[in-house]
Amino acid sequence: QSDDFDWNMYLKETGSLSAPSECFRQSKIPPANDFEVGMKLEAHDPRNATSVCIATVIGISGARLNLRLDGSDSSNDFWRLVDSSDIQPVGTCEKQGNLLQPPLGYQMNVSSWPVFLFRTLNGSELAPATIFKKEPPKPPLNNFKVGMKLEATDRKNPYFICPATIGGVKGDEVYITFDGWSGVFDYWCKYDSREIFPVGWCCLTGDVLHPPGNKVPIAKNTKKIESSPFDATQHSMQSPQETAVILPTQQIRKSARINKPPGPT
Ligand code: MLZ
Repeated sequence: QSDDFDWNMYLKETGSLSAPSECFRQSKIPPANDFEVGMKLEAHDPRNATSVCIATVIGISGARLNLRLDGSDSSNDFWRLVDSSDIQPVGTCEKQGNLLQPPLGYQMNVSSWPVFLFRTLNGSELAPATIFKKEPPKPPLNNFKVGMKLEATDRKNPYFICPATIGGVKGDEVYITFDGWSGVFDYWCKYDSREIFPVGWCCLTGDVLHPPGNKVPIAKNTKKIESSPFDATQHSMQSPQETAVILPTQQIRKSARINKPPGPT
């Protein structure tokens, strides 16, 4: 957890509300992460959803696992929650009568795959079935409203989970805007995306919350949050009439104690 960023103070200073936890497809009590680096599991290939591959845990952060597909290089590493339906214990695929597939971009000749698979699994540490957690159910409706605050994965730097604001709502999708950044990181996703979390998630899981940027000023709400139509051409979270004060990011960072010198690691 980043102790340099204080959500309570930030919400107060920006006059904003956090999205209720019921909006998210995340468990109210975050799942324990009992995985260890080096453990192997089965994972759906992110670049080829129908194929199930062998993956190795190469990193752990909060309730998430950094995974590398065996036989692939480091350029396609990805993160999954421990309660993601994209991961399962080794043996699941076979039990279901399916074959483990080489990852997209398998570096060797495909004919070497069976031997590679055997050598990969032989003597390796398999993640025990008990540490996989069931994926929480999808909330029945998209209840996000423009202006609500949340924590969201930066897709360009997926190690980072950052303070964000709902910038738009359209059907079953929401527009995720990153506080203090220019907009290049913003994206649309489904309301039940596993990449978005309620305020306080990182603090509960021990994941690192990457503080807001200082590229653009952070808007301060003066109006109560309500659902308002979103103009996709204008990515600011509030129309000018609703934004009375623009807080200089420096001021927020200071009062949110973001500028604290780094402590011992
Ligand atoms: N190193 C990058 C991190 C940006 C993270 C933004 N997250 C929304 C930069 O400073 O540009």
